[in-house]
Amino acid sequence: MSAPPEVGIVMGSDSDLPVMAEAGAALERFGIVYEAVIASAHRHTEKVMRYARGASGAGLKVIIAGAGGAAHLAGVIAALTVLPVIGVPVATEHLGGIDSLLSIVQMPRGVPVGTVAVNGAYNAGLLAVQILALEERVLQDKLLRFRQEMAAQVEEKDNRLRREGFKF
Ligand code: RP5
Repeated sequence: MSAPPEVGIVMGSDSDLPVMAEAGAALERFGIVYEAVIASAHRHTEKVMRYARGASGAGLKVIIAGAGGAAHLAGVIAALTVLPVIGVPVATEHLGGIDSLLSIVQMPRGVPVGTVAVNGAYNAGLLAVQILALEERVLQDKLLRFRQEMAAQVEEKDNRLRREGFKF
């Protein structure tokens, strides 16, 4: 039997999938079990309420919620659970995602949503891993190695630039 999910990735529509898949990629990189759910705050409010209210009891520890436009999904979930909620503003065709960003980030005092960049789902996944790592030394070590790998890549790029100079 597989382990129960620790992170819920919720999105407003299947059109959010290409962006939100990045959150799943980050979680998979660190071996975190997650579930992905489509549950729109406006088109299926009852489903969102059911999911958010049951999330803690179901064993979830963090919820990542991504939506675009009048993006109320993360805020509604945050209102219904005390689990940490990370909001991902999904880029939109007409306003480029500034609408999603402002809808998610401007939560009222008392009900926080930790908001990442527009289409920043990979970072949302990483942040969820960092939250889970508070209680898990092995995960902390994996995160430290990940940071070291990134630093090594910067060094590699810098060395190549010094070796080869600018190429246009
Ligand atoms: C939001 O409206 C969804 O999160 C999505 O980003 C956007 C468009 O949804 P679709 O019309 O593609 O279903 O609720």
